[in-house]
Amino acid sequence: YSTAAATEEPIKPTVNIEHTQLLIDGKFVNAASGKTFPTLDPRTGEVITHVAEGDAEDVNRAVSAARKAFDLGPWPRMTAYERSRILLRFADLIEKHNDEIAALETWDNGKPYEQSAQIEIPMLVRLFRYYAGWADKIHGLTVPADGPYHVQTLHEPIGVAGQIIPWNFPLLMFAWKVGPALACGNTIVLKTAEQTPLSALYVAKLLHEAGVPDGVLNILSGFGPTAGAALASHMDVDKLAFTGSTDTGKIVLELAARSNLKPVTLELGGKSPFIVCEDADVDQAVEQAHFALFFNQGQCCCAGSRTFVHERVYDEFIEKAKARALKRSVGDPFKGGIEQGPQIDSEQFEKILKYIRSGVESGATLETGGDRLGNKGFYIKPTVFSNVQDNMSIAKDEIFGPVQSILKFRDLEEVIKRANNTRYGLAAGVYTKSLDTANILTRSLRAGTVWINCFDTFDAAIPFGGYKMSGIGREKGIYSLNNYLQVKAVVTPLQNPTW
Ligand code: TXE
Repeated sequence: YSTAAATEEPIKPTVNIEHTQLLIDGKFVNAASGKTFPTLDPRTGEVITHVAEGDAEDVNRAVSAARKAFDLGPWPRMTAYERSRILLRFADLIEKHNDEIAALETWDNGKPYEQSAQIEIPMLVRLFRYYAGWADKIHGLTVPADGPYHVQTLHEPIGVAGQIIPWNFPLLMFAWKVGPALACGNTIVLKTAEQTPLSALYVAKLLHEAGVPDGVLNILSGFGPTAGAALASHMDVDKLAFTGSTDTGKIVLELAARSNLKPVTLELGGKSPFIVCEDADVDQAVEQAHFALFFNQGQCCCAGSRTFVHERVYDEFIEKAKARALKRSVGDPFKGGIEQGPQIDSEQFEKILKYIRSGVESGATLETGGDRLGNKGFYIKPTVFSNVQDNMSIAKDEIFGPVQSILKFRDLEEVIKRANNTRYGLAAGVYTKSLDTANILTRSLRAGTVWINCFDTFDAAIPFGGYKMSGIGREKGIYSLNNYLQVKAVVTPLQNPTW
């Protein structure tokens, strides 16, 4: 691999950090406790800045602002067209500030700047334009009931939405949650991940510039067991949306149930299979399997983290997968041409290195990588294991890092069984030239997304979510709207039944 700049002085980002406080009721304010916590640069582990640390009391303040904005404010009452126009103006402002936002995202998260600036921030813009398009197209049905009744359904906003997001795609996770909630006329309290608080504060300010009323979107920086748990168990939060680990998903679901039974959508971990059939174009499959695993430093819930390769192409595949990993450019994410930056923090860094050690100890073949890169920050060498067996923990657990595990298979029936033999079911990738094989696999794989001869193709309109312990519900697309709507049936007797 090319180690471009991983060991040099970090490049100074060209963006000023303007907002580090909590955003409650349209104003930036300190935490009630006055506490702050540092957010770190993953390239060095050094402090970027300190941000206000929200906890239960701030959750109360934010929820009551959101409640007031929902119960009394103009947001759910204005015309849907007006809401749509505010979201469109918001998208325009994000587009205008694309490069500053991208720089903040990269600084706080460590992902390549080119990825932030050319893929993720444009996607953020696209998502808000997509949801702006939905705002004035949400409507109920006229229902043909038995008897002399006029029956209709009203699709109403659900109320105050609590949203908890992770650090791997801070702004895309923000958009997946905030977009549909706002389009449907809800108000929001969103807790960012403690590793990446900066970019959401920046864009939330732009949303206010675009004309959203105070209290509609409240942003809390803070930790899970304090701010996150208080939000999940709040009696005045009407709906909870969470993205993160499966273990934390179970906790918030329980908190929601024990408090006010707020409905919960969960987008959790995965161990997605990437299946390379014997008729696949091996070069393309190698490239896509590499992308499926290594994209975003391997920190993707849907990463293709079990690469199943047919025995006839297995040796060729290993050779080429190893060569591709060796070519990967790792280094300062602000440098041009970098494919891989540092992992998010020391906790994830140590977790990944532990899994690499366990892969070696359990007898998988370490083809390349296997160690940290440089001696500062959280860089890890692109790592490839072959001869991985299903019962090894590198084949069962979510590693969430740049570690590709390659497994051999013989026939379709076998690979379907093994691919489905996991507690997860978020996504799957299939490489084949045969339509029949593609159809068989598509219908047999228990996963929320199946990518055929591609991977990580995301679009605002494509629903995303998991089977089994990968989650509950779907985000993006038309399916996401239901998460933020109540259905009210309205029944009126008809005076003249003969009509
Ligand atoms: O996740 P957490 P972490 C997976 C991945 C990773 C592992 C741990 O395998 O290695 O999870 O990462 C908030 N009540 N994913 O520790 O804890 C927390 O503050 C309420 C997959 O970062 O789930 C943050 O905002 N909230 C994933 C959010 O939950 C709580 C993305 C996610 O943190 C809480 C990230 C609590 N008790 C990690 N505890 C994906 N699906 O994309 C924490 N939080």
